[in-house]
Amino acid sequence: MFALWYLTFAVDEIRKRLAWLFKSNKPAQPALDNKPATPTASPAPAPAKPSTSAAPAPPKPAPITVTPQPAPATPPAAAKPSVPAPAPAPAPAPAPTLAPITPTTKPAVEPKKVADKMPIPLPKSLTEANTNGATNGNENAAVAVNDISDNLDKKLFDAQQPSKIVKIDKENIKDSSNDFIKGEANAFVQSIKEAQQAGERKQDTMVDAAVLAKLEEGYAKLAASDSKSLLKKYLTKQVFDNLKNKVTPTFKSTLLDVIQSGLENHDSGVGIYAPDAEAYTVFAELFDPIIEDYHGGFKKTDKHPAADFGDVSTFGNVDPTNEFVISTRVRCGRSLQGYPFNPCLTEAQYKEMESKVSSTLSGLEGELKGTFYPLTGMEKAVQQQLIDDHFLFKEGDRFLQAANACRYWPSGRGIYHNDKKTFLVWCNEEDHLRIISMQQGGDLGEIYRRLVTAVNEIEKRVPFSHDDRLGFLTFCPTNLGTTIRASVHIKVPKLASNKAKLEEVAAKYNLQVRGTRGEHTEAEGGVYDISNKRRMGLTEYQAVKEMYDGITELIKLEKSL
Ligand code: ADP
Ligand code: DAR
Repeated sequence: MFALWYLTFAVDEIRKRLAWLFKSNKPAQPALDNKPATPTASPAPAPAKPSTSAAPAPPKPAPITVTPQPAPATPPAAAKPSVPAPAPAPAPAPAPTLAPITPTTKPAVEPKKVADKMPIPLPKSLTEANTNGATNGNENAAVAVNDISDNLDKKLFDAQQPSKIVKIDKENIKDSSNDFIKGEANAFVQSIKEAQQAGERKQDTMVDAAVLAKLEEGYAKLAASDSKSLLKKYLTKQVFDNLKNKVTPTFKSTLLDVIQSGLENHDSGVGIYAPDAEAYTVFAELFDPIIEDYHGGFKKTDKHPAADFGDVSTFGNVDPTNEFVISTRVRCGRSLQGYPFNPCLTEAQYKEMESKVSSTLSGLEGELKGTFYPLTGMEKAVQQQLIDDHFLFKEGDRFLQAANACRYWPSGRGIYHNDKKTFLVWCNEEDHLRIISMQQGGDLGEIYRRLVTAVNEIEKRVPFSHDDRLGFLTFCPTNLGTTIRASVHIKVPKLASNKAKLEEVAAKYNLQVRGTRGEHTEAEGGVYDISNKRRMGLTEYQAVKEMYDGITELIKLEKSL
């Protein structure tokens, strides 16, 4: 709407100027700003810079400078843009009739206020034609201006000097003006559209100075560090500069919200999290290469497959003689539709989600039947025992703390489990939900079947956040897609005597070796947490199968040593 109004106004302005050239040289009104105008064009406000990928910016308009002197006549000062009903098109070339515009909403970005000058890009043809301001009131002044520089302002200014004699070639101007109106009208609309788009982009780039300062400082420290994180590897200066002014449209999350954990913890393996689902799109220039690297080649053009748990009866026991595997666990993460991730959640939302999860799970039957235990009010001894037994999440994870994932702790956090503690659900630790099936020994088949039953039962009651390309959405990009981690707590003392060798063999089967308590922990008593590393670009069934096959091979190797 604004574009059309602007077009009408601009065309009207042109007409006035050109009409003035046709008629006589009445003394112009003194410029509204009454400031001595310089004879050369003052730079018009450049339209907001289009992004590099945008169409080339429209040619910078050569504004008409209005001079305030009383004697020489100058074109009427461009009135401040107001919201006039569009002027009727002039006779010679009826301009497209435009519906009156009454803007209902402010344009995306207020057009820059310019004092009494309407920057009107004039085609080269016009600025070179015999056109010019008239001079000292001579009705039939002729305009013959030689060596006209290609800037109409200078021509107008020069031509106002008494010494210049000029001749107006009316016919030529009429044709030129019609060409201009016809040809340039589209350019106007296009340039307004681009200005609006730039304005919209501008709306998406409202990052305050304090955030920018923290980003610059953190980036410089990370760049100077010996960090091995994927954040360091892929946050190049170019990517940093491209993203540092961006915010997500709904929650206004910034690049700092995405990378602050990795900026504060140079020993991160990955170093980034998504503060809300839109971050995966707005900051894709950083997320996509990290996702591709972590998930073994899931490119930004790849699409995660539809959920497929496969035939749950195909997995047996990875260690039927119970020589190596202490316990087996399969978990998946789920985000509740309609809620952002940790850094954007309010305390009220945490509590609301806890209440929803608790009431949803209270409807589960059979082996899934259990009780929800809020962390708020939980006896410390009970909490510590659950952590020690690997049922409950740890507290004080510095990576999650730095990612702003522990605000209002322990509000809204809790654990649901059945009596045997073989089925558990974590609420609002790293993800909204971690749905977990686990038990002593290596019977992956029974554990996987229980998990699939639970996920299907819960999904009947709670809609999960799912992206067509990324699969199930999670706070950390390492958990996207299937979100499945199938792990064993295992002792392989011969293989583990050489940790590097263990990791090399594990990597061959796309397995991840971690300490007993997961990420960034050490093995306790030689017990390692070994699990599938990939979660994207394959189905749930395939992810669990990678773990099943890999662990089977590791045990064979351990036996052979
Ligand atoms: P994340 O993937 O977010 O690091 P996990 O889903 O791996 O978190 O959960 C880590 C927790 O689960 C740790 O407390 C760890 O002790 C426990 N855990 C993981 N695998 C097993 C297993 N096979 N047996 C018992 N506990 C396990
Ligand atoms: N501390 C983060 C964790 C990465 C993956 N583990 C998760 N999401 N639990 C890191 O970058 O090391």
